Amino acid sequence: MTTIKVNGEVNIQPNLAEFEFKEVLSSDPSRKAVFLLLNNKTTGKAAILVADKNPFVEDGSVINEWIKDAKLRNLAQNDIYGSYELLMPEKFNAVKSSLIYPATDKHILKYRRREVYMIYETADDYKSITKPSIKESLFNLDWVYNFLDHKAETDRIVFDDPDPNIGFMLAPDLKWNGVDVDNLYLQAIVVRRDIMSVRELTGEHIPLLENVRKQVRRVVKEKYGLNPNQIKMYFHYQPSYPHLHIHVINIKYEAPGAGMTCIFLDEAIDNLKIWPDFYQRATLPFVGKEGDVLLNKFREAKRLNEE
Ligand code: G7M
Repeated sequence: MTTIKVNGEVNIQPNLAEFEFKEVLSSDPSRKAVFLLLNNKTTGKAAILVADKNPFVEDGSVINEWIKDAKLRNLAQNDIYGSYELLMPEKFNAVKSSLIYPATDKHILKYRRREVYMIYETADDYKSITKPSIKESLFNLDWVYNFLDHKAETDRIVFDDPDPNIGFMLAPDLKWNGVDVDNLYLQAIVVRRDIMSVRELTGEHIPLLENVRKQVRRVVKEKYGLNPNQIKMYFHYQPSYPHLHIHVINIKYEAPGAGMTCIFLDEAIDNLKIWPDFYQRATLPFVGKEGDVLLNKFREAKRLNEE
């Protein structure tokens, strides 16, 4: 590992040669993504490498740039039909990736391919099963607080509204390189630290949600040229991190995790306007994975509809 300083922050720059392959946790051929479990040869600690190929950029000037240096390796030729391997110049060949190191057992479980089940969480289930086990079932919030406290990703902040009640910070999701608008993926992370998820929203939070909607639409238009009808904004339920955040993505892009239950920001605002206590009363479905702490708790409480 090399220690580097980015914007005055100390960062650890991992060197992949220090790791060895342990296991393919899962893969997604249609997304050209693979999730690998690695082992650090010195420390023996686990790491997860997510390697996820970027979609092709549709900008003609970018295409012209790679076309002039790309090479075609011939595989077969028949009449006018040629089959090739296209060797892109190195600059255009980067594979977007993230590395979680050291990875906990919970991270490893999250990326491992597993059976999935629909769970229908009533308001009572939330109080008696989900809420008491949130610390155990979800991930810690260190990265969220680092971000809100300007201790990490400071150079990636796209917008910052510090208002303690309706403020939020906007930055590229870990999965986005921050450049290719075709797969734009941002996170709006609210400043308030007392709302764990959409389940805890009430009519009191409408100004916060409306502020996020209004400012994100404006910033995304100004900075990335996308109109409000070209993006979608939603919450995951259950989220992985118990701090309210809103996914902002280009609708053209099929974001990973799309199989999860999503609640649109517009829908949440509407629901809260009609019934301020909607999310305190509604049944919220979500997808649970075999081995999840929460799924096990629902199973123990016989709330899995397994019979
Ligand atoms: O499922 P949930 O709604 O909790 O999604 C959390 C999102 O946060 C995912 O899309 C992650 O890719 C993103 N994310 C997770 N981490 C640890 C980070 C991070 O450190 N920085 C940024 N920018 N996004 C993250």
